[in-house]
Amino acid sequence: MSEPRITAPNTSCCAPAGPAAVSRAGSTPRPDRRNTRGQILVTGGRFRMGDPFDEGHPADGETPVHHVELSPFHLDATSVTNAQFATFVKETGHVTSAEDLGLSAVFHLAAEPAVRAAAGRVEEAPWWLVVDGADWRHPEGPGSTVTDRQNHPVVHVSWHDALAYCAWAGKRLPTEAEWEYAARGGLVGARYPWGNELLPRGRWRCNIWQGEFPTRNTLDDGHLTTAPVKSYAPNGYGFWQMAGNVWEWCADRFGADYYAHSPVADPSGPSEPSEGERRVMRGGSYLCHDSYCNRYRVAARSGNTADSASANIGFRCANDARES
Ligand SMILES: [Ca+2]
Repeated sequence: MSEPRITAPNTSCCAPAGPAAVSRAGSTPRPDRRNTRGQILVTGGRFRMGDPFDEGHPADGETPVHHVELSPFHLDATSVTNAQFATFVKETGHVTSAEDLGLSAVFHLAAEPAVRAAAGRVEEAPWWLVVDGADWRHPEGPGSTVTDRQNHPVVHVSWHDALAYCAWAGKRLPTEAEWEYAARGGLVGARYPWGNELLPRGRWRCNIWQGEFPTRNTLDDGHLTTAPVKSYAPNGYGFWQMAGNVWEWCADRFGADYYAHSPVADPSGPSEPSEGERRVMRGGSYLCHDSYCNRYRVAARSGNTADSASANIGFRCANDARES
């Protein structure tokens, strides 16, 4: 078995951090045109970014709430799916960070008993198994497939993998501010993409965790791990699952103090690494639960190293609105 080299992130949240991956700078196919297929135009404007409820983990830096002005942009209506990522890999031969490394992090209840028995565990977060052969094609390790999950979000993709996909697709990753503006769906100061109540009229609107984490999931929302990208209902702008399901990479470096001094117009994250090379992740995942991680709120922030991959991190793509 490979020596586990995956560690829990310092945010205590649910996506472990991985080791450095091999840089592939220069090997990524470049788009020859901008492609907005599958994307929704967001007209831009001014909004208050951050958490007005002060419910976040202090170390995440969800405050101060501050005004942001955004230029128009496009954003994918859904997370990138396994089917879309398969087309990218088929055309480019891209090898993901997890495939390079030969292992990735799998949630323990999702793994078959034999895989579970052979796997290492992340010391600080023992619900994460370090599984040899886990990658986007094999989300729970050898023997698992995505054959029946073509419309689920691709997972086990690093920030570097997301950038490579974007370059191939004629797209880019969203900034953190674009992501939050889109996630709010036109609501002002709401907690979730659909409003302030987690269960409006008693119905689940997102795929997170119910029960006792990390040992018993009552599956009230219907899913232990990923759900199809068009599950539940889209928000007011038409975006699906901006809360829960899988974390989504953003372009920005993560800076917990960034909101205190970020520019008003089109903020794009710290220009210099202040906390290693962590990149922003947004939206939370199917592992989020109030008892230890409430990062499925629309203002919630997290970050991870750019080479990290796990079974609950995916992404969606953006684009400038101007004609190229
Ligand atoms: Ca769930």
